[in-house]
Amino acid sequence: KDGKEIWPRGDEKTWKAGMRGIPNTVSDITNAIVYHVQSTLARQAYNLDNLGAYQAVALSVRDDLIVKWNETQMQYTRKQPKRAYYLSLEFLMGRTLDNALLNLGLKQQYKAATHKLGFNLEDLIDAERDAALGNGGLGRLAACYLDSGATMELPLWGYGLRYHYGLFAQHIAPDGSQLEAPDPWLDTDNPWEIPRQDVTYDVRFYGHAERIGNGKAVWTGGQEVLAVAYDVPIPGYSTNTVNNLRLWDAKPKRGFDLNSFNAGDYDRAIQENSSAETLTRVLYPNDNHMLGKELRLKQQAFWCAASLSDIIRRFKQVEKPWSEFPEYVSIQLNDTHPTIAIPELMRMLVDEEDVPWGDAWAITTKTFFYTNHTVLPEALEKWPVPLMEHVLPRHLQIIYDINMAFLQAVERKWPNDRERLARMSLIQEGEPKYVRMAFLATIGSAKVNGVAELHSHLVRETILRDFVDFFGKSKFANVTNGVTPRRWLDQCNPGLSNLITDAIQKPKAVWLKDLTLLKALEPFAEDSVFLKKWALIKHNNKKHLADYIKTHLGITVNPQSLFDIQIKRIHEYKRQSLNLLGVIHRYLTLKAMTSTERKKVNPRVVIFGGKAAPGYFMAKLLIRLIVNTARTINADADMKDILTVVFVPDYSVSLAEILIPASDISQHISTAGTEASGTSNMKFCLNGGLLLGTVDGANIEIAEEVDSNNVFFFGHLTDAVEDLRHQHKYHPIPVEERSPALAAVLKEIEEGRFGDPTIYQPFVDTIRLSDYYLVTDDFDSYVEANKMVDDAYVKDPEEWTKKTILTVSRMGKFSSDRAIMTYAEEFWNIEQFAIKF
Ligand code: B1H
Repeated sequence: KDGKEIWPRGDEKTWKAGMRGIPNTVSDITNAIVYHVQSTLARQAYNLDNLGAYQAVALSVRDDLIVKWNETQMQYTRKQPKRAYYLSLEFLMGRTLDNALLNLGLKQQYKAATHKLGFNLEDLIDAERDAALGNGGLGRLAACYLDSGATMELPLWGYGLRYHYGLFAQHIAPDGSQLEAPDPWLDTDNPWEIPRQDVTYDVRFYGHAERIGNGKAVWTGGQEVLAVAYDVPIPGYSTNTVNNLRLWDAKPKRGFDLNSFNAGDYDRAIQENSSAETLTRVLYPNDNHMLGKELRLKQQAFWCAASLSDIIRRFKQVEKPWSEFPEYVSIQLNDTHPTIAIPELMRMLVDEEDVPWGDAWAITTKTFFYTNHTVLPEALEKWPVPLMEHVLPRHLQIIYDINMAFLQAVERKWPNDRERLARMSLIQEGEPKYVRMAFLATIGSAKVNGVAELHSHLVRETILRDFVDFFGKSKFANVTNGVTPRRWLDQCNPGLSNLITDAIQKPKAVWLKDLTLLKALEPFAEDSVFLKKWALIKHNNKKHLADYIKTHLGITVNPQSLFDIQIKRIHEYKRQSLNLLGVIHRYLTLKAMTSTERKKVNPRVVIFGGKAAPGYFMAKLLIRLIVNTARTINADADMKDILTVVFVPDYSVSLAEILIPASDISQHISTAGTEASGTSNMKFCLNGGLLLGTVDGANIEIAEEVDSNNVFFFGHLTDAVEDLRHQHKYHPIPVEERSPALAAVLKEIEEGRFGDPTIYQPFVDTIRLSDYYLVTDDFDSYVEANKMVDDAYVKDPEEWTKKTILTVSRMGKFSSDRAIMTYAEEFWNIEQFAIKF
């Protein structure tokens, strides 16, 4: 208290002498690795395979991370800067070793150390399995934001769930359809987490909530589950900061019920056990689709309750009044999945901390910030009132109370507007009633944002329009997504990253933290020697991918071809269908040519990758059609070296790191207005690939930055979509009239060219009969755009390379560093906090 630091126990010198530092010599590192082989893994040089060596190396790197992690957390605790928390049900981290080595600046040393021990570091990096705790873009964005938060030295923590099974592994059955297998990623030890058996909280479900006046209630009975913390260190790039991602695991609160056990009722005694443990068993495998399952609601409530308990415990350390809570804490809600945190914070403040309701609401609405990631109706979360009443009776009461006060305010602003009240109510009337989570997130947050300009505009104009009228425009913002250039350029494409460093003559530690410095590349687009080096790197990346495809799929692809890639979740709105129908059209066109004509054609390799939600019939059917179309085309001798189609199974973060650097063109072809942002579009451009896309999501801003000359756009605009859908519904015109080219393609499928047509009839029918995603409307312009791509690539390869250089040089805006700093400055009001060593 008098400012003097007193060593807490024992002899300070002895403590300090025993403490580990960050290694700086190769022998420090080899010693650490050998120690872990011998002591931690209980193995020897004689019986060490790549997996064992990977584990020992990872444990050694983990030690390095923990030194900085401890220091970072200690300095935060001492100085108590305001902190921000990113609540996300998904963190799609991928692999950690390579990223950790690059961020710590230890890759060269570890390369030398592993070499000395008889291993090749790249093989060890390859032995790690992905942490696939996410579905797609939303989860990967969370991972990029953590990287940027640590790199920008922000006091930012993530909170999520420690799923025992990540996103399912995808296999392709002999008939071409998707098979799902579990992903037991924790079966091999996970060196990247630190279990905190001492950091635990109780979480309640079910039971009874009894109102006791003053807005308060007592919630008792039901089931209690223990949340246990597992910490994942998040190192910043070239900085001392190592932030934390805290993942909650569920454990039964008591070992088991001894009474039942003694009475011989073994089953009942362990029932509660296993029911607790199912909570964090598995990630729900849906992307952009809501599934109203009780277990999912429990996952959300469990994670939010544990995270808030943890945040509140930390706040209590500063001994400040509750009114100052928002000066120490900001919480970002990654989509509506953590919205239950809003009534949960109200419950904790009102019921447990005796804060008056009005004060609690003022605190809550200053603390939360809500990011919307989709306007697709089927993805908007709504929970049945009876289910919520059963699982979370107290939360439902609070939601009703919030709704009452809110609707009274709406009524004061627009008296006697019953329709408006019904539209804006948190409760959707009907049988059953539903709680509208996006509305709750909106009224409970200080700011609401979309993830790209067009998307934020659509949020304001469509799903939240009434709320903009009520709260005013300033509450509704845009933060365009970004990606981390560490993983998505330096790590996945070291050749390009090194060439850029040489060219712009700035150290990586500088330009990888200020991506706008890429601008300095622009003049090199006119430098013919540079152009050759640049093109060679792309060629090598394509060779690397070709090797992967050959070894894993047995398909030969020629790296001289144009590599055309579409990798993302399989979804009707993303229109892999359009791509496939375009491929078939190309095939028919080529078949109609003479072999001499065909020889003049620019060869193309079309690569698809992506998982379909296990319950999404149409998406799975499409995979089957893609795979079987690929088989037909690849087996046709006329197509050899001219057109090859590849479906890469089990798409993942690690596969993306191989695919993205190898693309010449990538496809982002969603129906206009449906893809909120997209983030792989940014990754492809950053790696010198060009875009073929619709005027949607972040494609638009990319084109604004890189110049629309360098992007291949096609298709109807967002404004036209509603009318077109209306036409389809009320004035349908046969495909034969709308697009004869497409009709010819559909006919081939129906005639069985790619396998039993009855299987694919439901797919053909959706295109012919409803076509909600406007494939028929955009098909002809899509084919046109593809011709432009071919022409640009063949006619003037040098001009193509120039376009790719200009594109990369203008991608600075799309760093997640920019995005995270916008959140920090404009929403959270947190400051950069350097960790001193
Ligand atoms: C995005 C989701 C999503 N938007 C529900 N919405 C989910 C919705 O499990 N669920 O219930 C899971 C995911 N994911 C994506 O977010 C958008 O489609 C992309 O356009 C965007 O780039 C990404 C990150 O903002």
